[in-house]
Amino acid sequence: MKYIPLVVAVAAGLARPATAHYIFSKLVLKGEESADWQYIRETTRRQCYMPTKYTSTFDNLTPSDSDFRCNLGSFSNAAKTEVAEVAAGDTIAMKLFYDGTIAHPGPGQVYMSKAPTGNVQEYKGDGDWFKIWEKTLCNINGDLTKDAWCAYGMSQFEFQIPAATPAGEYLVRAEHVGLHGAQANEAEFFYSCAQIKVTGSGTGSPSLTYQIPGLYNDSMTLFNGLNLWTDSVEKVQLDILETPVGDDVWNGAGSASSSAASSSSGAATVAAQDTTQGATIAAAHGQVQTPISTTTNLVSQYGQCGGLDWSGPTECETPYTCVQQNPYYHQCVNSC
Ligand SMILES: *[C@@H]1O[C@H](CO)[C@@H](O)[C@H](O)[C@H]1NC(C)=O
Ligand SMILES: [Cu+2]
Repeated sequence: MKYIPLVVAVAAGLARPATAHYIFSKLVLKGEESADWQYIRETTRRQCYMPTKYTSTFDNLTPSDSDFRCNLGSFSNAAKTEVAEVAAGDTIAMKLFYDGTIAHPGPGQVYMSKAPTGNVQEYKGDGDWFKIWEKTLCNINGDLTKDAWCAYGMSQFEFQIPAATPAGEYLVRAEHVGLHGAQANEAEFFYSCAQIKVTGSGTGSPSLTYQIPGLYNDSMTLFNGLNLWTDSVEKVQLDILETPVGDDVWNGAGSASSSAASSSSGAATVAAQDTTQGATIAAAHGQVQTPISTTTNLVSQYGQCGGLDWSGPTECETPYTCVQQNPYYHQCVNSC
C-alpha cells in the first residue's frame, strides 16, 4: 500500500508557507508576465483561490453551476478585463496568483471557447468548449498522492494555441483538479479564464466539444470515489478515461494527440478502501476532526496554522496571515 505522511518536518524555524490553494491570475505572453487579473477575469469570491467542490462548498459554488465556466462572479469583471492578442500557434502560459504552486495531486487541462459575437468581453461562456492541453500522469511509478501527476509543483500551465485555431476572440480556461479528497466527493477544482484575441488564418474545427456546466459530474469516479491512497495506477487511468480529462486534446490538425496515460487492458485492481488515510487528508481540509500528527513542531503541507487539535505553528510568515477556515482548520493565506 502506498503511504505518505501528511506532515513534513520543519527542522528549525518556519519554512515560507505556500498557500494550500491557488488560482490562475496572470497571463504570460512572450515570456512576460501580465499583472494579476489584467487578462484573466477576476472572481468575486472573498478568497479567490478557494476550490470549487461538489460538497462542503465555498460560496455555495459547485461544478454544476454556470459560474463553473470562469469562476464565481467573474463575468461581472469581463468588460474591464483586457483582451490579449495572440497569434495562432503561439505558446502562452497562465500563471498562479502570488507565486503559488500546485500543491495537490491531479490533472491539469486548458479549454477554449470562441465568443460568437466576436467580443469576448461580453461572452458568458455558454457556447462550445474544446480542450487544447492536458496533463495527467507523468510518472506512473511516482507517488499518486504527489509527483506522479505532471502538474504537481507547477506554477503555471504553458500551452500552445493550436495553429489551426480560427481568428477571433476566445475564453481560455485553465483548470487544475485536486483529487486528494475524491474518496469523499471532495475533488477540488481551481480554474479561471483569460480573454484572448487569436490572429492568423486558421481554419481548423475542433471535433470534440463540451458545455460548461455539463463537462463533469459527480457520478464520475475520478471526482467521486477515487482514492489516491489505495487505488492502483491502472484504476486511476481507467477513471481518467471515463471523463473529458481522458479525451484527446484538439491540436488543430486532422488528428488529435492522446495525452492521457493509456489504459491497460484487463481488470483494474481495486485496493480495499483505506478510510484512515482518507480521513487524514480530509482533516487537512477541516472536514473531520482527526489528529494530524502526534508529533509536535510539524507543519502540514497545506500551510495549516491552527484549529482544534492543532499543535503546530500558529503564525504565518508575512504577507501571509492565518485565517480560520473552520474550527478544525486555519490556513496561511494572502489576500487576493
Ligand atoms: C455524468 O456524465 C456522464 C458522461 O458525460 C453521463 O453519461 C452521465 O449521464 C452523467 N451523470 C449525471 C448524473 O449527470
Ligand atoms: Cu485543497
